[in-house]
Amino acid sequence: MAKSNDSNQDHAVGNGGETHQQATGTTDTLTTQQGAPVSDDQNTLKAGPRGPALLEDHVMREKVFHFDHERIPERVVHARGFGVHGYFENYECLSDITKADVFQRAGEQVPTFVRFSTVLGNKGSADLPRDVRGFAVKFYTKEGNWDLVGNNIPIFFIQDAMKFPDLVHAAKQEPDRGFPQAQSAHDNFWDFVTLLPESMHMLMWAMSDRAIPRSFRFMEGFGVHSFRFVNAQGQANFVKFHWKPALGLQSVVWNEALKINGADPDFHRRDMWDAVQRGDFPEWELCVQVFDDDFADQFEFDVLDPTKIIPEEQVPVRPIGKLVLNRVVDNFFAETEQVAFCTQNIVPGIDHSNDPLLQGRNFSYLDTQLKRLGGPNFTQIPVNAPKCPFHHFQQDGHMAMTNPSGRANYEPNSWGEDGGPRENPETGFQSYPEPITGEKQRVRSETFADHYSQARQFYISQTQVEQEHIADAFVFELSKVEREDIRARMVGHILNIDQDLANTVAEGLGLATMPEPAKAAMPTREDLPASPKLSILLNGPDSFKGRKLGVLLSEGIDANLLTAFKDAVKAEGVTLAVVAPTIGGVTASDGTRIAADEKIDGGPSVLFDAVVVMITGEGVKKLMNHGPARDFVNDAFAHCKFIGYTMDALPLFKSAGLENKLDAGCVAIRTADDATDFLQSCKPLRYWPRQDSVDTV
Ligand code: HDE
Repeated sequence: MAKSNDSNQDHAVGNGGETHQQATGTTDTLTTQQGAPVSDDQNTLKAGPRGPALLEDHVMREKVFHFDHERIPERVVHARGFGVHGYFENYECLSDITKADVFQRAGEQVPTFVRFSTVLGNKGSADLPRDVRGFAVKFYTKEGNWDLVGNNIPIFFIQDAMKFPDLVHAAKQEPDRGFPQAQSAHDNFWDFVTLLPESMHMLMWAMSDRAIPRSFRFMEGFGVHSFRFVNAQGQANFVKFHWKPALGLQSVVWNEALKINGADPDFHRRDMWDAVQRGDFPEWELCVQVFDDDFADQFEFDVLDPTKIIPEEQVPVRPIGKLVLNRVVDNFFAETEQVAFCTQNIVPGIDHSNDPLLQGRNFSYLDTQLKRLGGPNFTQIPVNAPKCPFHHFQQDGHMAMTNPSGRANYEPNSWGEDGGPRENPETGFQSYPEPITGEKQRVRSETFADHYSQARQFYISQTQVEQEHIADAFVFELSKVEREDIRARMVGHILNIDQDLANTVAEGLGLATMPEPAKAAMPTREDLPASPKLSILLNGPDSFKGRKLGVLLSEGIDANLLTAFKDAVKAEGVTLAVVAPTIGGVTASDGTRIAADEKIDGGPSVLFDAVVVMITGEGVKKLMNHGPARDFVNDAFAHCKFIGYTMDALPLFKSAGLENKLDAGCVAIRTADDATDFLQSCKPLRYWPRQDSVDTV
């Protein structure tokens, strides 16, 4: 073989000119799975150089066989996900309400693994469809794994597990055509939900900006169901779990989401990856709403109904610990793909409630994991295995790797000390002995029958900007529905929620006549007060921390100005991305070379929370007629972003048609001192007063 070299490694060149990188003193020798060394990883065994391949080639056969089996069934729902390691730190001893070991000692940490996901899209879909996000947390506690398998919306579409397959069938791609992918904007979804009035509250959330989060880091999480906390004395309360992001809530606007999906389909996972890698560890507080059976009995709705919330104004949330995500996975498949969350993974001190959706989930997840991971031993995969000691007599099955040793594999037995583990009535899991009586029947409780009151409460709790987004979302989604009767049916439901919203949606759809209101099992209550905690904008962070500034540069820009921005973002905990006409970057006024993070058409403004257009008189001549540069400013403006600009950049705004539109959200940058002021002005995250003058959101 001839010898050659490239920038990476010396390599040999084979007969056909192919590259052979060969093991040296420091590299390992490639082997088969059996550990046998491999001499040539480029060529199959053949009869002569042009001859037929030989069946005997165990090396090639093993390699390709393994490749052929690389995929496992993707999750039916939540297929697209992103997992991160971290820890949960408990704030204080909660022994008065729960004996769960994880909540006993102040300051104690347990490892966690969190998987965020979209629900509808297949594994290869984009990160920003309008969709619910999964927020599943595995706590590796000292008394076993506790999985809190929640979402970023505190309620759900259905009240009974029986309807889950129908919901998912209706929402995912239609079965005859296999599309649309990763979106609810199609006939089957809206046909189904308009026949399911219990979904109305959830639809309001799904049409709100909650369904297009800016990042996993900026969204809340919820356990959704009511669970039980049980203390050592056996006393139980109900509990609802909430995750509150340290960086506050933020969403994108819909037009931006559509464009982000094209510009960076991995927008959310990349954001999470980057944040963890740069040491800017995402954090949430775990908060609980704890309430007793008396409260449950007098609350307006049934606390077992998963389509209802308990407003925070009624039962305040109490922070009990924090979650910090500080380590990306070593291998996506091994961890993110193989992690197996199960709602039935609970620990002493936490118990289920009779919520019929939760009860159904407790059956479902085990089935799913068996199917996905191929056998009952998925608990032995490192990401699923408890990190506390475990002892049992379960054995064998596919891929058994931790079979118990010794002679006794049953109990009771007479092997004494060598007889293996035994049950423990003191520390073992005890179900809360809730008295249960009732006739066996297939029926929905009439306490679940109010379908509209909380949908209305959610709507009236939103700011005007958010209400407009909800109306726009209904119009967008229903405009993709081919059947007019389905569109009208939805407007009939909205009439039971809010007359003005129904009018706006009907007008947006161009409905010829207003339908009758949908028949309601119970009239909508109009006395429920607004709950400001339900609004994203009323609960904003008032800080630009954790956000990303995109700076569009041209050749010859003022080096001091850029340095001022770099210093300012550092002080604020913001990241800065340089966007330039070429990926090679630009040369600043003082001759320094500034590398670009993105070429302009690969770094559109939708990828940033605010932008600065820092270009020179020379630079603007080239950029003012450049489509991607015009889109950069046009989109930033239409998406209500804060825009900083140098005076020389104005011709670009003019050519983008924005000359006379620049408002208080557009800030002229004249000196280096303006950098810090600009970042301060970005604190509200968006300049919403502009929304009425742009129609692309
Ligand atoms: Fe799930 N759900 N679900 N779900 N769910 C799954 O389990 C199911 C429900 C949620 O990142 C599946 O491992 C049924 C509510 C999350 O790996 C499956 C019902 C909530 C994840 C399943 C529900 C969720 C799943 C698919 C109605 C919010 C992703 C793959 C009775 C509280 C976990 C898998 C991850 C995943 C079934 C309803 C959240 C099929 C039958 C309500 C976050 O088992």
